[in-house]
Amino acid sequence: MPFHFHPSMVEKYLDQGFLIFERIIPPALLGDLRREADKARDLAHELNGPQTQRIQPLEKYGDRIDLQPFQDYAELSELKDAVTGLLGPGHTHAHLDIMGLLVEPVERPWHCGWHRDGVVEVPPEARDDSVKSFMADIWHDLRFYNQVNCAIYADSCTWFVPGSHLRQEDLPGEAQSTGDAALRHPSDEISDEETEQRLFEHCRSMPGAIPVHLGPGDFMIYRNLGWHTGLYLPYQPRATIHDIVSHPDIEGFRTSWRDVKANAIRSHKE
Ligand SMILES: O=C(O)CCC(=O)C(=O)O
Ligand SMILES: [Fe+2]
Repeated sequence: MPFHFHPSMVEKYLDQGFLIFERIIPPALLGDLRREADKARDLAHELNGPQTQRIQPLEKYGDRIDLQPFQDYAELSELKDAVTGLLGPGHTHAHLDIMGLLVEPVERPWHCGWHRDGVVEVPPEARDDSVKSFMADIWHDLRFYNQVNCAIYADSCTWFVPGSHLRQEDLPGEAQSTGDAALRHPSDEISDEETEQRLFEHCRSMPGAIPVHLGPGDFMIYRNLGWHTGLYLPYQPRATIHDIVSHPDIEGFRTSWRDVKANAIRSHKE
């Protein structure tokens, strides 16, 4: 059955930190999206090299890909209604100036490392009280930090720790690994097979982590303050729309947050 929003989904989202609107993209639009996404995947590698795993924002590449299907996706009433049902009026699920595509690297497996977005740019040792209290003020405000992965092809790259979005404090075993070079730049001396097994092990080593499986045309929304990561394999084609659900009221936030982050990083270096 095509997607149908149910009010019980609100509680599920709040509780788990992620939710999937299954089959919300109609087949005809999915076909149109695939046609342009295939071009965008090739373009990503042509412009940024074989290990690139994203192309963003799509708007920048309007001379090479037809953006119409992505505009149709932005206008899709089923999606607008579902996001409004989930989070209330005013929320927007698609922004061509932000939207990218997550794509598979073509040579080696790639793991982006465990992280909580939002605080990810501030190294854990530099997160002072100003960072923590700034984040505490907005942590549970649902206008912030909703990320979207919408699968144009079936996608099992994302791992998530359900419930971890509910607490700002980390539990034992919850450690940011985005700085681990072995994940993003696997050594040429280690085979693809062994690298893949190690990367899967790293996913599984996070307490409570589960892989998220998206079918074609499934829309995943997640609190990206929760622990999550992505493991990308060259033999599994990926073209997943990556965007945020935003709200016009929070426009000024980015500037003040940028200042708090910059101050914390500066003080840590002094
Ligand atoms: O690849 C994914 O699904 C996760 C991407 C991600 O965590 C990020 O871009 O911050
Ligand atoms: Fe992330």
